Amino acid sequence: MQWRALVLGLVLLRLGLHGVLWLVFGLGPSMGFYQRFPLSFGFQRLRSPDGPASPASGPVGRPGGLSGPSWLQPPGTGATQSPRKVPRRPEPGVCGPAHWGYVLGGRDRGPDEYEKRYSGAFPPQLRAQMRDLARGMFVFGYDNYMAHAFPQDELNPIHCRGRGPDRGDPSNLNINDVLGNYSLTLVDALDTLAVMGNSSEFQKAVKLVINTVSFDKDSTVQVFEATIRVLGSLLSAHRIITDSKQPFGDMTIKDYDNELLYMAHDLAVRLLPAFENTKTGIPYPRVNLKTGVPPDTNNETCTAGAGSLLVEFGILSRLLGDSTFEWVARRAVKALWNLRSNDTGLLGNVVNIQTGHWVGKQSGLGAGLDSFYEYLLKSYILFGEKEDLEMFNAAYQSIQNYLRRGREACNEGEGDPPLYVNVNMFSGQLMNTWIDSLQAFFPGLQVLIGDVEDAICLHAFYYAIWKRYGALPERYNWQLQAPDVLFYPLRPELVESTYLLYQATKNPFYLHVGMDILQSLEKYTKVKCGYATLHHVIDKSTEDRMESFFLSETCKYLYLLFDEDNPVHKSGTRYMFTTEGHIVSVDEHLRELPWKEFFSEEGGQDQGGKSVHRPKPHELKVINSSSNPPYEEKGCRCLSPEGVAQPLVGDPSSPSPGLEGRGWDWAAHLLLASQEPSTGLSAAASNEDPRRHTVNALSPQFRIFCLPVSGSGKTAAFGDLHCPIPQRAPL
Ligand code: DMJ
Repeated sequence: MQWRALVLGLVLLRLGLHGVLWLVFGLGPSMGFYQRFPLSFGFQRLRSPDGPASPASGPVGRPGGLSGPSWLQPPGTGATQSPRKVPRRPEPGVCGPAHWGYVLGGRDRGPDEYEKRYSGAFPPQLRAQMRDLARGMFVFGYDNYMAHAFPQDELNPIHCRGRGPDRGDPSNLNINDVLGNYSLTLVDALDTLAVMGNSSEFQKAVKLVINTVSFDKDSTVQVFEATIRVLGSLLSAHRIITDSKQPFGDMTIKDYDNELLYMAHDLAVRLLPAFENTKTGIPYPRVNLKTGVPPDTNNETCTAGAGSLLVEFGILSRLLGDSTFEWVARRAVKALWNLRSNDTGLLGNVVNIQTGHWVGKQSGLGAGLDSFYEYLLKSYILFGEKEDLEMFNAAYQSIQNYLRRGREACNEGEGDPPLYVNVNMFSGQLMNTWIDSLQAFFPGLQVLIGDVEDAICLHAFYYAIWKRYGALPERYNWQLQAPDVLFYPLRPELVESTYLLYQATKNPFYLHVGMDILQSLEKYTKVKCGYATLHHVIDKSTEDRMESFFLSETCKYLYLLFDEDNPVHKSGTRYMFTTEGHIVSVDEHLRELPWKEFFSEEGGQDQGGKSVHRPKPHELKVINSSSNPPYEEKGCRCLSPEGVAQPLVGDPSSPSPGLEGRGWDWAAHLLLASQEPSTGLSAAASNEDPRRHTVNALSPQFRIFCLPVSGSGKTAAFGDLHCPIPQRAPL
């Protein structure tokens, strides 16, 4: 049976690729092919790149256009509108190239008509030329940033100046959410330097980051942006430096002492206040890096912002052996997940973190939700926690049921080609007729789960828009066939999907797409000192801003698309990309829970031989911003299950209060119970148990927990509160 499925898969794939080539590129096959596939996929009807954007003159839903009537109708209302079943795919856990090989197969086939036809479609010299063009693009942007902007956050590429937070206008969130006065572009670009094999510049950049970047800044930033752009990059670079195999060349740093990991920890601890005093566990969207959550802060957050922190926080937790970060990020994901609609299984795009009410009921794949879905799957790929995959699978099914419009198969059958629209999360009713450019990441995610056929189709839709404008407008109205929002800030999503589809299919079509993207970036966005945001995709006017993701993502994916032999593809290590394009090796080590021994199922025995229940990670209820080292200077507060900080009660006057008859972790509990931690520390350190001695040394072997109170005595005052304290990184 398996060979039949494989053959069927191959046939479908081949036909799909034929269709895409024909539709988008005009490279297509003969009429015979077309007759077998009566497509009404109307890309050829798009206006030329230079044509004016005017609303469609014809009635909505004329046959063959991009405004097919079926997209306006809810799924299940017509012959071709039944909700699509998610295609069968390999067993969970099979991701990466091996998976793609399974899905696509056929690489070892002899040349057939198709291969003969396109084998010369992208000669090796052209590929090398494009790779060098992509590298040159990165170098031009990076060098100019270093020359004109560093140590500021971003480069203004038109006026050759630096840009930092907009202190004059705190409400300028477009800038202030992202720019934290921490040399953002340099930090974000670190692993691209490594991927391009530039070891001298990578080493120089890492040292600069270690020596000059500080997070002790009076900057109010978005937790999400700081996490994906800064925390993620620091962790990625740390892993590159400490990788014993050094696949990218010598990226080691002399006398490196985990500085980037410590910096990541420092930043993450500064983000932790966002997770305190939230009744749902969903974090506040913004924190001030010095002072915590601003008093006048907003209680509303977008789903992606609050629910896409798990990859970075999870990596940090697992590298440090400290469950705190993963725990808070996971709690946020689950809180959001539990708020999904009972009827549709969909989530909205904006939620109130105190009430749990959906403020934005729009459910789509773009802004506000994109990386939420992405991180359900990527967390599973990295950490192997089944619940993440289960959530992803359920979400994917809801997406297919309610967001996907058009015919069931990408390349066959009647009706309009598939499209993912924005609907009301509770009713599944269409909310508007636009899609945004962020959604162009979705085909890449579909590649990861093996839904390649659908990925090909959706990618082709976005590419058709790119072909028309030489960029992707921020929003495109598929009914009017015109942009709704006209700017293009050098976003990576289309090239990210192009790259992943190329890896999956090895079809030269995607190299052509990449070349097209490269050439239009060169033509329309290159300015005196870098690459500029397109203000208007039709008149091609520019804005003086080069976002940091241009170097961390757009250039990286373009380079990797053409660099067939890159260690990312050939080193034998499997890499995953974070939502900011940072590479992380998929490593068994990250599937281990270093804190497991403290929370084993069995529990342990106390000093008197009585059994002691040790809580499991999910029983932890607390995090605390005051866990920033040195810990002894700060108290630890426990949070109630509702997230409300509780006063700690204890008796610091006793040298070893309540220790008798209890395990060492109870001592730690009492240690934290002290309102004056130094008293507690000395009390604990005075005990014979060596694990307690290590408290003062902040050793990785010792962890401090405020454990659940099930015993008697003074500790009963804690109720069921828990309080972990992050430790320093393993030395
Ligand atoms: C990047 O910061 C990330 O890719 C994020 O997930 C979405 N937005 C930008 C790029 O468009």
